[in-house]
Amino acid sequence: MRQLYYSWYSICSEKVLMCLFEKDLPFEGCHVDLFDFDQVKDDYLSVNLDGMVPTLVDGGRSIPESTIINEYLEDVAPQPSLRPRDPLRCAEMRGWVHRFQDIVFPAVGLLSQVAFIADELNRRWPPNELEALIRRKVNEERVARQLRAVQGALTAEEISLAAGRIERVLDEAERLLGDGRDWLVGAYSLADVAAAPNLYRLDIIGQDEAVACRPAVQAWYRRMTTRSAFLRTYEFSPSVRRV
Ligand SMILES: N[C@@H](CCC(=O)N[C@@H](CS)C(=O)NCC(=O)O)C(=O)O
Repeated sequence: MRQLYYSWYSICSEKVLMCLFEKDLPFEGCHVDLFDFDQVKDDYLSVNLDGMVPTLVDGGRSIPESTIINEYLEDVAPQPSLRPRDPLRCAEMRGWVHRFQDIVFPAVGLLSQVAFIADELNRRWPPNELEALIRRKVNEERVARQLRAVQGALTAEEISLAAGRIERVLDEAERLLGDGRDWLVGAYSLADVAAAPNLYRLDIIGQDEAVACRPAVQAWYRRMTTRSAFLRTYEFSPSVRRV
């Protein structure tokens, strides 16, 4: 049985859960509580050297990185297909996965720090202990960002830059979806799977105006939320609603 190490308020984990549910693949979920810093405990670092979720373990071997995991799942379980066969469409799909993973996700992550993550960490830990735990993270940039977040030191300028990056990608999606297609690259694909958890998070943290003011993106998101894989993802992993 495959194991998925995930956290229930992690966009990247939700992306993989959605793919597993689309393909109806059985798996065992292993929860990694990021507020308790499970990700930097030795047990988990032996599964994922970077101390990040998600990680899929298949046949005893670890596969990190949500985009790589979803491509792997597509390779081992090609039906239903979430990757266009046409090479050009497939390149377009990967382009959208990249935009949502490398531009939108870090920006939504920063807005999430401001909206609830920093407050929850400060509620759970005394300042000195919290700082020591944050410093255990493997990635130095994440250490610096989270230290500033819990100290309330993220600037209005970087918050506005993050919002601008999200808007830019959503503008591009609005143009594309405005031609009447249902999904980002025509047929439903890994691009839609990569996008959806970011929009769900924007909704939860009260930034839904970015979607509401773009009718084609909003209609796409509504279609997305009626899919059984979407519903199963948030039943399995209730995201920030329980924080
Ligand atoms: N590129 C990675 C990013 C994974 C990532 O950023 N995971 C976050 C949760 S969504 C995490 O593990 N954060 C823990 C930390 O920063 O210590 C992927 O796509 O899987």
